Amino acid sequence: MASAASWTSFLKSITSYNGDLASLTAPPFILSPVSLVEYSQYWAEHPNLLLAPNFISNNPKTQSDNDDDDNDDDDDYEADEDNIDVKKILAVTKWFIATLKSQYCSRNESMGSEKKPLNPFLGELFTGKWSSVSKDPKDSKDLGETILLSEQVSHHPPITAYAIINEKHNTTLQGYNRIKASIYTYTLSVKQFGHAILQYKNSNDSYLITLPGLHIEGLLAASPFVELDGKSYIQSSSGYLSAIEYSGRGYFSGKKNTFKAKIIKNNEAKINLKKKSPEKILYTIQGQWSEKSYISKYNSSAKKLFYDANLIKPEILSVKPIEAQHPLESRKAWLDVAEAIKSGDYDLIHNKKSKLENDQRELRKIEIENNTPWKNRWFTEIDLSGKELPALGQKSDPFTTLSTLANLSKNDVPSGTPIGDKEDDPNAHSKHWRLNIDAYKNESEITP
Ligand code: HCR
Repeated sequence: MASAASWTSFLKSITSYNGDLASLTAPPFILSPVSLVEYSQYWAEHPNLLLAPNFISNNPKTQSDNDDDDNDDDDDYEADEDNIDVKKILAVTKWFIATLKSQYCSRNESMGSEKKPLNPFLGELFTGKWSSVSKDPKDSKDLGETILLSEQVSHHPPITAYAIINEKHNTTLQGYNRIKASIYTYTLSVKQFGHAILQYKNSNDSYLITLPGLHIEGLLAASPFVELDGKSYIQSSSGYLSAIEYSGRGYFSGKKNTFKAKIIKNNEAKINLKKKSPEKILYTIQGQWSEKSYISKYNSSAKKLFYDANLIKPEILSVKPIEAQHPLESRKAWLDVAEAIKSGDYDLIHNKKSKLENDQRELRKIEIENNTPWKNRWFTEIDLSGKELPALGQKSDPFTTLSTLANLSKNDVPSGTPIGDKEDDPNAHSKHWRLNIDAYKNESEITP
């Protein structure tokens, strides 16, 4: 009864939503004891798929193909494909599709429904590592250690930056994320800002990954869940584009979490509003990102299994015990609040949260008084407007080239906005967050 009453008053409060998610007072049962800074880990819960393009070689039949030989039709499409760059964009698309279940369904699976995460404080950190042994029994490769660095680089607006680094295979995924939410008749609609850049430095391949829109359904029934919408893109430096379109229950197939991805060569791609000629699609992949999806080659009606999201369990990040963590590390900093949330005691949650928030306000006040602004630890903001400036430790930033190839705006507009689209605000800045390699290399205090 008490829960039903508090949900009703929560629903009433969202009708006067002011754009600040942190200001929504949700009932304890919908609060997650996990901070949003932790969500960056969802990018690499299948490290073998993230690293797979490193093992794709020019040979028509590679070792990685042979590893799968005794298997059903999973991965067979790779053996049919001679073009190494096409093989790689297919592998990156597979990794990306594999991230979606962790990113958008994992709270439903572990906590019964989508939850409101803790709103990270400025400078909050989250780090951990994935071991070198793949949980995929088919996969005997030595993956090396993959580490995660995640940092709250801004509190107003909330922005989380992250890097996932595998030194053995010279592979880095880095990105950042900010959301803008609006509410229409009990549906929370969320636009993501930011992007990720994936670099395989041994082969000099890079990929731009844009982030899909989403909305929260099930609010009236007090059982919220995420549905993805709109489009997202993966643009490779070799000139191939994976354009992914999402829909919820009903649109493509009547099934939840559906998507359709088209693999297109860039000069054939038309991500603009004035589509004049049809694109030449090399491959189409479609199905459910939380279940099975299938791939078919251009001009062929035969389809093969592309990815089965329930076949291989995600590899859970290994995080240091709380006693060994620094006070800025998320699980240590939020420990009291997380325990209060687990106890479901509203007053205790309120008291513990207020203590952390007041301490933060006090810190900001002192910084202003002493003119010593907060310094981010592992990430730096770069400005890509106008004349291109080299990013830290790099000759140029891959985002400029890759967004141009894909005809996407490089401004701070919803992720994956095409140039000239109504969302492409010409007055928006072009500042983006990047890993500060030196800060990472010189870090000795906070290690995964
Ligand atoms: C929208 C959301 C916070 C943001 C979460 C993001 C977009 C964060 C970056 C990750 O890479 C991907 C991601 C996944 C989450 O699904 C998404 C969250 C879903 C719900 C949450 C709202 C702020 C919670 C609203 C409160 C409701 C449940 C009552």
